[in-house]
Amino acid sequence: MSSDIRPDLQRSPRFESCEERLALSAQPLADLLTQALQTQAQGSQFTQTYNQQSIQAVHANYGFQGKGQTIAVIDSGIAWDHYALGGGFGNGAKVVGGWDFAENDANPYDDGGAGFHGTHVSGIIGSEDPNVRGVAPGVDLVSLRVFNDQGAGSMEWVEQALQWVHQNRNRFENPITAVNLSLGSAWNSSTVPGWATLEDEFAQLKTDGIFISVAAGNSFAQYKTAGLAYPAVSSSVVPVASHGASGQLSGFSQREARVLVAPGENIRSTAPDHLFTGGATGQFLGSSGTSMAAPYVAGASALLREAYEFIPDICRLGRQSLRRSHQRLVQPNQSRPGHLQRD
Ligand SMILES: [Ca+2]
Ligand SMILES: [Ca+2]
Ligand SMILES: [Ca+2]
Repeated sequence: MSSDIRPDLQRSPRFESCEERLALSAQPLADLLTQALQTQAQGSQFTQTYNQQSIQAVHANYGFQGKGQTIAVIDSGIAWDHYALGGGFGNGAKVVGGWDFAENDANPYDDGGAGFHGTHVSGIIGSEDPNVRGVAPGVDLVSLRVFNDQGAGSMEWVEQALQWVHQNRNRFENPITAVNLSLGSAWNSSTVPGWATLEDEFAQLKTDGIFISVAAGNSFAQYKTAGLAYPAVSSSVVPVASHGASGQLSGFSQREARVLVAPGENIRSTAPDHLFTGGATGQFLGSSGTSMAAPYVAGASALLREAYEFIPDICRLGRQSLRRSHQRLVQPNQSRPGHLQRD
């Protein structure tokens, strides 16, 4: 299976202008797309291989896949027709719903010339492909689109999207338990900027019990000192920095003492069809950034929540196991039941 990235996307000026524009509003898309192409050119998939081994080991050893939960991806939309993201939209699909705040319509598809980022993030959370598997392939997804076809975003749309999550958190078959924000505005501090507008929405979602994972920001090389972008710096969210294949912090990654650190270099994940020539569908691309690290943590939060919900079952199984042990003392030939174990 071969596929080529559209030639017009391979010209770097497109991404440079994208980066400048985003620095004024929300910074996420630029470096990621640029590095996606670099990764494609270099063919480096070392981090990806390492990640896949870890992810598949967790799924195989513990059986948790994030089932019963929905994660809201506030981003550039989701190309929900990708087979690894369920291939559909709405009730019964993997991408169960959402809203497009940029176009004010009910189809938050990751389209336009700039579409890519939200689809890639979503695959890191929940891709169902057996070889390029997301952290929580059992989760449902909600797509809340806050970047337009040109890749320009707005904090006002993000604010509306967070309010939407609160209002719709119990509307779907599985409740929204986490939000991923792989975006941010230029800022590097340990305190929230005076122009912050999302703090009341974050506080509400925290009260709702919803986990919020936010990319730490990609501008460490610019600031050269500890600090986080906004909204990563908010005390109501979990900021996520990026590391590379050997575990070192990525050179681009903003950081602070309280960050979680997740893989964020050369991460291979789902890509929209429009990026490819020749009618290629269901493709994957590598990309780098704290935007790739945050969804690892969002997905992991779904696995943890599933594990916590499993604890009552563990206690119950524990009691059964004790009873069985006692029975074995009485009936030494009784075989040990194996199908209940998850360790
Ligand atoms: Ca739309
Ligand atoms: Ca559009
Ligand atoms: Ca607000």
